[in-house]
Amino acid sequence: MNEFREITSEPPNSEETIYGPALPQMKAVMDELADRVARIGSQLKAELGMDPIEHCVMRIKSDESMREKCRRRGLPETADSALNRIHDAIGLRIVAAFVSDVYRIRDCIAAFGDCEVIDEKDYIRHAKPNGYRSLHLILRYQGAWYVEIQLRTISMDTWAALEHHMRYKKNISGNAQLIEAELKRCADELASTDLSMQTIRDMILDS
Ligand code: 0O2
Repeated sequence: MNEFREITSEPPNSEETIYGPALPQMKAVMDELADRVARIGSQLKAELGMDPIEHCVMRIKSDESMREKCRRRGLPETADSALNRIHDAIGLRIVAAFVSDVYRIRDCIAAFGDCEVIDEKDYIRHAKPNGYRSLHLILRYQGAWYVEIQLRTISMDTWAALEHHMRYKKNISGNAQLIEAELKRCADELASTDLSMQTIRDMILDS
């Protein structure tokens, strides 16, 4: 059984949050999309013999983080900014076993009749300079909601978690450069391992 988990630690309260009365609908959209993702997993399982979705986590961006992003972008801290000018208030992260599955799942999402992919950043084919890899989609769902979907492999997810941890850890200034270089090296090694694992999986599927 694959895991679908909400990761918002403290769900914003609708009376105080920047999202205002839209918050319950945002949560409903997040749940609807999580159900769709689970169905994609079952559909692909019939094709591949295994559910390629290892797990999926989802969150409504925290109030503090959304307000900080509004300030950074020079936007007023309003529901309109949070829902219409910034596009990652609702986010799902889908973690797949293999790189080819990432793109298969992407194609299934893009085929939903009520989802338009309005932006796509492929940090798998074009990794960030620090080594970060993921495929990011911005969806326009039902013509009303923006949703960010991040798709990545298990290795990419493990790396991103460690890198995120390092970024927010205080007092590492002495070793920062060395740690960054080591993280980049690990990201590249993991990418190479992902490719080898993909090749082995393809050989198994073809045999
Ligand atoms: P959270 O907790 O996911 O909300 P932005 O940085 O959002 O202002 P942009 O161009 O919209 O600018 O975003 P980008 O870089 O395409 O993707 C942003 C999200 O991707 C981040 O969200 C992270 O979840 C993830 N991400 C991007 N780059 C890195 C990276 O180098 N390391 C890690 N660990 N994650 C990354 P938030 O807003 O940071 O956080």
